[in-house]
Order: sequence, then structure tokens, then C-alpha cells
Amino acid sequence: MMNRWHAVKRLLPLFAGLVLLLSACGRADISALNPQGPIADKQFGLMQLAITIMTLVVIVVFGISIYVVLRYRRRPGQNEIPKQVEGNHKLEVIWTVIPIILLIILAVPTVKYVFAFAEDYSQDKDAIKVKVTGHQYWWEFEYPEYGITTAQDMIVPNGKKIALELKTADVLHSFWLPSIAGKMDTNPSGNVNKMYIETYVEGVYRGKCAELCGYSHAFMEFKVKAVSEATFTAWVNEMKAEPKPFVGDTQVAESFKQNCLSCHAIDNKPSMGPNLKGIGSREAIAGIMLNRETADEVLDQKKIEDHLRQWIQDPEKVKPGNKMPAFKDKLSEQELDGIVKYLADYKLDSLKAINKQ
Ligand code: HEC
Ligand SMILES: [Cu+2]
Repeated sequence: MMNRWHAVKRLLPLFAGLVLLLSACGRADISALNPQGPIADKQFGLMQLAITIMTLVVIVVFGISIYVVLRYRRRPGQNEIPKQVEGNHKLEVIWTVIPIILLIILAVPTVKYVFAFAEDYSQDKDAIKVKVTGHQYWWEFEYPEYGITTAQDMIVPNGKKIALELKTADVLHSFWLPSIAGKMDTNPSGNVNKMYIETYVEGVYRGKCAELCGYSHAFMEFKVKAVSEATFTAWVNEMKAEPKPFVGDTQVAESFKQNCLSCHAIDNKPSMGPNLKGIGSREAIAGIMLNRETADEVLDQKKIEDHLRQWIQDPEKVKPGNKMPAFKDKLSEQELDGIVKYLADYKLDSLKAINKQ
């Protein structure tokens, strides 16, 4: 009885380690090891298959090596040179054929999914089309079917195929959405790449630029918000509607127009900088100053205001090398307050539920 308990106690750390290993590690909103959509799911399956096969190979190869080293080591008093062996047809055939079989087992599903994931849904009537453009250092999302454009947060209906057309406005970037659908490069020289994404559950997923693209590459984050179809339709309608009027001081309104709308838009016209429509509902300011840590929290109004203020005063401090000028010496305190308030309060009702606001 006592002995058995001892054995269990000794094995406990091993079991704990196995539990850690086998339980899904990684956050559902960003980890490829915790897939939240059919594509990431199958990619994870491929990873598991490859890791299993490689682990078996490692165990067998190391097992044989250790056995040979121990079994044929030089014993005390053994001074003669052992029998020299050269070539063994049977063994050579075995260690050539086994790897070929393992590679075929790996290749069949890999090739199958490579082609399945390259499926083009851009002509599919049921798919939602989004044109994704990578900029140093932010992401733009245009919905050609609805004539709307947004930045940083891509809003999609859950469970639908979203057909993406990806390009870049400047250098090479890579659109990476780990827990939903792998990654795709955006190539310079007018080349357009396609991929599609699909989510299982409504929620907020985090994406990154995965190709070193300049000083602030590491800050080039985006979010995908998967919402119900009704919410998506409501969002589209809000985005199509006239922009929110600038309430308050007309001089502040004029300053916003002069200083900011030269690069930004709050309507659906194209602009050089990110579209600011509904920016008070975004997960982050400039993609990286998070307005809440996880989607379980409330989107924090105080953080939104603080982040906007910091950003507008000195964007270079937040994202070195980005293309927005600093306004710390160009706006009066009153202008800055008025602009921050207008933007922070520019919310979209359709996103209140997912933002827990
Ligand atoms: C010369 C063009 C230019 C001007 C003028 C300009 N911006 Fe920007 N702005 C940008 C660019 C480019 C970015 C994207 C920076 C990045 O993330 O790399 C940006 C980003 C932003 C963002 C973050 C957007 C988001 O989606 O999170 C806000 C907010 C913003 N600008 C507000 C302002 C305000 C307010 C003014 C006027 C006081 C202003 N900008 C003037 C070019 C400009
Ligand atoms: Cu990039």
C-alpha cells in the first residue's frame, strides 16, 4: 500500500507536465495552438501530425543510438580492433524506405490543404469581400460591396467565408491571424494575393504584421471582430451613414478640418491615413495602444481618451517612423481637448455589445 503511494507521488510531476502539454496552451485570440476557425483547425492538425511523426523518429533514432553506444562500447581489457563492416543492403533499404513512407504520410494531407486553403471565394455570392492594404504601420480594410473603408479593426460576420484581397501601399508586409487562418504576404509592385478566413465563434481576434517592414513593424497590429450577421448589417449601415457632426466650438471644428482631414477621412472618401469613422469603438488607438487587455473587459473610455491624447501629441513616440506629424506644439489645449473628445465619443452603436460598453 505504502509503496504504491510512493510510486504515485513520484509520477505526479510527470502527470502534471503531461496535463500542461496536452491541455490547449495559448490564448484563443492569438495562438495558432488554440484554433478558432476551420482553417487554423486544419493547420493545427497538420502541426500535430508532423510533430507526432518527428517525435517517433527522434525516439527510435535516439533509442537505437543509445543502445549501440552502450552495447558495443569498449570493455576493459579489449584491445583488438572490432570486425569492420562495410555496407548492409537490408539496413540501407529499411532506412531509405521508412523515411519515404513518413514523408508521403506528411505530404498527402499537407498538399491537399495547401490547395484547399488557396480556394478563391472572391466570386462567391455568399462570401463577404474585404480588400486589405498594409501600410507602414497600419492596416486598411475596404468593403467594396458596401462602399465603406475602415482601419485597424476588421468587422466580419461570424461563420461566413470572408474573401480577402491583400496588397500593400508601400513595402512588403504579411497579414497574420494566428488563431483563425495563418498568414499571407502583401507584395509590392501591384501584386494582389488572395486568402479567405472564417471564424467559429463571435469574438475579438488579434493579428500581426509578420514581415519586418520598418522601425515600427512590431507595433503593426490589427484585430478581427467576428459578430452576428444582424450586428454586421447594422455596422455596415452605420458606416454608410453620414459622419457624426462635430459638436461644440466652431473654431475647434475648423482646426480638426484643417489639421487632420487633410490626411484622414470620417466619411467614405479615400484618405492617405486611417479612416477615423467610429474610432471610439476600436480595440486600440493606432492599432497598438490597447483600450482593453482582453475582450472580457469593458472597452475603457478613459484609456481611449488618454491614448488619443498621447498619440495626437507625439505619434513618433508611440510608433517610431510612422507618417503622422506631431501636434504637441500645433494645437491649443482647447483644440486638443475638443478633438480628443469628438474622436473618443465617435462610437458605433452596433459594436456596443462586443465592446461591452
Ligand atoms: C500628414 C498626414 C496626417 C495628418 C495631418 C494627421 N494624421 Fe493622423 N495619422 C496619419 C497616419 C499615416 C496614421 C497611421 C499611423 C500608423 O499607425 O502608422 C495616422 C493615425 C492616426 C490615428 C490612429 C488611427 C487608428 O485607426 O487608430 C489617429 C487617432 C489620428 N491619426 C488622429 C489625427 C488627428 C486628430 C490629426 C489632426 C490633429 C491627425 N491625425 C493628422 C496621418 C496624418
Ligand atoms: Cu508590416
